[in-house]
Amino acid sequence: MESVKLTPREEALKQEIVGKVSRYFGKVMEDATPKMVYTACALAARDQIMTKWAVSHKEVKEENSKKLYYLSFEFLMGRLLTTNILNLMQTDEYVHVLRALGYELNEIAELENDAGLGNGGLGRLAACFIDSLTTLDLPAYGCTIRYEYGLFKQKIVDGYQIELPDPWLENGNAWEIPRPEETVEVKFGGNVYTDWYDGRFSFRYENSHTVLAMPYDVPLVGYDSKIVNKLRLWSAKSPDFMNMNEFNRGNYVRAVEEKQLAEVISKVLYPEDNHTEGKELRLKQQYFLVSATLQWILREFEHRYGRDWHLLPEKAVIQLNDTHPTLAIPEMMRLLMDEKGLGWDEAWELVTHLFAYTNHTVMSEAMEKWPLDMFKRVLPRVWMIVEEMNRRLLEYLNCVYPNDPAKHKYMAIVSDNQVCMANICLYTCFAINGVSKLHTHILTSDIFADYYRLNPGRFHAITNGITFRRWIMDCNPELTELITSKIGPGWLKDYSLLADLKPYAADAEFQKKFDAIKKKNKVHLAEYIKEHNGIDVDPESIFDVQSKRLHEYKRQLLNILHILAEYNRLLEDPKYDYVPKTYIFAAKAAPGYARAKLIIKLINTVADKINNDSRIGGKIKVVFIENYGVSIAEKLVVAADISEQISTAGKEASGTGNMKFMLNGALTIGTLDGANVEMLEQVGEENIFIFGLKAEEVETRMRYHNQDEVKKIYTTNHTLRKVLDQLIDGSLCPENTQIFRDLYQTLLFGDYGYPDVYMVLRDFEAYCATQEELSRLYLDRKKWLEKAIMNTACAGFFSSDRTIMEYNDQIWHLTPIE
Ligand code: 26W
Repeated sequence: MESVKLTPREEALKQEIVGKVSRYFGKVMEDATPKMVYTACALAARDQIMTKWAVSHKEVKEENSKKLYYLSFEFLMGRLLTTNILNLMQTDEYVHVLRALGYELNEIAELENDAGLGNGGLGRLAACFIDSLTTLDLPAYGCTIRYEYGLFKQKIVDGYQIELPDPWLENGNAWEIPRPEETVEVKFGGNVYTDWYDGRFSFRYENSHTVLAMPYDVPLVGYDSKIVNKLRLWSAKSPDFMNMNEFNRGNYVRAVEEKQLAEVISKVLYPEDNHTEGKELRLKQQYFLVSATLQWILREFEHRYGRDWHLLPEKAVIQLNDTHPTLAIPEMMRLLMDEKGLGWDEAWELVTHLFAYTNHTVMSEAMEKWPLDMFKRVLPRVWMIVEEMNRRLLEYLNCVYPNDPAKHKYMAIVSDNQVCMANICLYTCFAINGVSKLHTHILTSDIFADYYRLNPGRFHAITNGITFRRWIMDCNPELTELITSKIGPGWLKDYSLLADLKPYAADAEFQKKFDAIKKKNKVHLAEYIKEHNGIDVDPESIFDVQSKRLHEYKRQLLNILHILAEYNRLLEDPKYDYVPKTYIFAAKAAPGYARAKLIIKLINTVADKINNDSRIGGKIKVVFIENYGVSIAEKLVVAADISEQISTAGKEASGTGNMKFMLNGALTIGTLDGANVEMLEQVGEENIFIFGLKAEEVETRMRYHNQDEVKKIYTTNHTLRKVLDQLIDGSLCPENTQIFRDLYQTLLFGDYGYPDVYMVLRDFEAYCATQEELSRLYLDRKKWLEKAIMNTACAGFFSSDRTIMEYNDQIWHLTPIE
């Protein structure tokens, strides 16, 4: 251990940590494992948060403030230690104390398991939002399921994705506090009987199954904030230790089985994003979370305001993160009517002022629809309510859109023997929002146009954002310090001040420092790649990164086909003056999405071929980093020179990875899609590299499926033709020449006769040209750095603090706690 001079506060913290190690693990520091030291640090930070919490709780209570409940099936929090101590403004203290104890904070922090309770963008957005809400002192609760297994862990074996479970709670979770006393019951299935009793209907359940919902709370601090908010995670428990009837009959396995069946509800996060299958367990998860959360909300309300139910929309607002928690709407009706004794109209009045809905995708495969028979069987009482809502909706539609059965069917809650969750939201919510300007435009002019026309005032465009605490301060402390040294610390609390950096973009001295930090981050990433992939990459080469879920619309395929084309050219043209590049991919594919998994295999196959071909002298390297998640994203965004945001225009609702790369000074190559459109507005067209078809152009091509165009491209673009042919001529995988035929086939002929649905072939030429332009630019260091710095300087708008302020002004109307 170093003998480091500590301040009295640091000395106290040190004693705190040493004390935790001794009390929790019965060890002296010399015998403690690094993991124990991690836990001790987390517990010490948690204690500080708890002390703050007690005060905050009292104040929130005294002010009787309105509260936000952010209902989401995903909260992709990542690790909490370093962001928590950063938000407590104690990073330096922890660094010093740990150093005095012989540890590095960064190394200790790496021992925490990622809380991977989400698939991608939607889940990470929820995590950024809760950070900004807290930082802005707005009282809010995040509500989700305490999945025992988060998103699967990805391994790459022989180029293929293999999924492994993610038992993230295995070694305990230092941040959560169990609240068994707040357990509630959730009922499934059985029969519902209606009785007329005491002048009104009452509902009796027979043969239903009860599952207990027990909450765990994770307290959350904001950056230099006064209040503490919390993330409430619900865990499913069986009401019985085991079924004693079965047990007494000697049926031991049956006796524990029932318990298992109840607890399976919170076992695992569904790994599909942008795709739904009517799985019964998923429906149960949905009802479980919303019913438990609403019972808690009403209990808290009643506790404070008694049975003045008309006050409810003044005291609470519930944000539905996509349609996944939509059952909250009929469930709130049920609770208000069946349990609190309100009539339909009174309950409806409240419900239509309580819920707001965010849409996160226009992909039709992602639209949630439940088979009617399953819905009725699992949720018999909720079904009665949904059926009545649908009846009233159709009555209304008959008035506003008379004689238009096709429209009625499209807008109905129940049609084709399915319950359409989006239509419940569109009918009921007082606010509906898209997540970027373009996305909202597509919602209001296309997929939700019929609802929009009826009441345009409900629709909002609120562009996504990211929390700067995690996505620059925590993951890129040196850049944070450099910026602060020039423009002062104000930007850390007021994102608009980041624009003060613009004058430094062309400053040679600043450029040099900016460049040095990027280089250092690239060296770190190169070390990580060496350790995990065994590949040597050159930090002097351009680092071009595409990290996000694997989906056809995100077009990792376009990227890899272009790489193959560059490789071909290098082999064919010895004089090709190629700027060395390292292409980095990181992506998980949904386990059931065969084509996405095949694209992963293709990337790895091309990588092997290129990385091992000595003829090109290591000028191109291709790396697939396995198990992409929040912690890997933190390493990638700081080290990228180029950020790939190349989705088919009109398909990516917003994207948020694009913002993280921009903030850390990468140049974007992208389509006019999602928030890229607004990045262009912020940074100016000379600082972003836009190519390809626009959303309307894609739309017309989708509508008319122009096969001749695809044929023509194939016959005239020889570069493209060659790479397509390589997919099936055995040059990539001689031992299995047909392995990539499916990709070849869909691009050229399509699944149902519609080729190239995602416009990979149509955008190929423009993409290649833009890549070439970027490579040339990289050689002009001054120009490149100027653009990179401008990207950082213009990223202020993408702070989730701005996003949350917009939600609050337009939708929530919460008052910050004084
Ligand atoms: C039920 C299966 C399922 C699961 C997740 C369907 C759909 C989803 C999400 C809507 C997918 C998602 O994460 N969407 C992303 O949301 C981000 C935050 O708004 C956007 O930035 C991304 O563009 C969008 O793809």
